[in-house]
Amino acid sequence: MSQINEYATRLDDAARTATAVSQFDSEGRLSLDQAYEIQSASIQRRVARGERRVGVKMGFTSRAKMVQMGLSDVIWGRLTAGMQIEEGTSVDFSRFVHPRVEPEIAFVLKHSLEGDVTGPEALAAVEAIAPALEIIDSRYKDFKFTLPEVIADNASSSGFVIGAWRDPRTDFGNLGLTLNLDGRAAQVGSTAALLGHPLRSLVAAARLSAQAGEPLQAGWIVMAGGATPAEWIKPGQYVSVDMERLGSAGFHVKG
Ligand code: OOG
Ligand code: MG
Repeated sequence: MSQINEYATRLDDAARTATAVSQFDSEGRLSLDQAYEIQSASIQRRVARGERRVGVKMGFTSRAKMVQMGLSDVIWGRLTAGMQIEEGTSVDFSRFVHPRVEPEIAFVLKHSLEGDVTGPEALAAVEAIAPALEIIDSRYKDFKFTLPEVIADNASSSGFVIGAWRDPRTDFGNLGLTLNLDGRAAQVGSTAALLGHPLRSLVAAARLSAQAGEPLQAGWIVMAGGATPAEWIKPGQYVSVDMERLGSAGFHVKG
């Protein structure tokens, strides 16, 4: 087995069995391209098990997240249908290693969107927007990683929850939001934290996925990135995001 496939299998097994694995690139030998190859190979294993590809997630698009994780490059990961958790339902804690949650805004596209596009071009491809939550669950011990390691691990992507879809003609450049744990605000922020405007995250998604030969498709979801630092989640909690004008989205964590 090639080294790329070996790492992809290790990370996919870790995700599947909710077991942490050791970091494997502390010396910094992996290039970013190799890291994305590992990510792609690990997602191919999910697709081979019947999971459908449904979009893209962006990472480190806010300063809050860069500071929390100590990394500063925008990264991206691949979303599959198996990662989506229906809004308002319960998710089993045992599915995760050491999950965290963060408030995001999600886009769903009505047209494909490829390469270097402008903000208005990106907006014209958006069918709807929604308040969303991402569950990140690094497969590495202690939730610690280098940039290539987190890319290889599909940018810690583990689950996502999307609230009701809204008209994208709403001005969503600076919407106040809270991340709530059992109804108490644990983080307060704004959609403006995402590269100044969440549309810039969609522009970056269009460029990066086209570069990888997998351009954004009509019907795909794009998660724009955490607007605040992530919070640990625990069994028994109800986790939600409240977003000005767009409403809320939440889920229960079953113990
Ligand atoms: C990496 C994933 C980052 C975001 O929204 O910035 C991310 C991590 O923090 O584990 O999903
Ligand atoms: Mg995220």
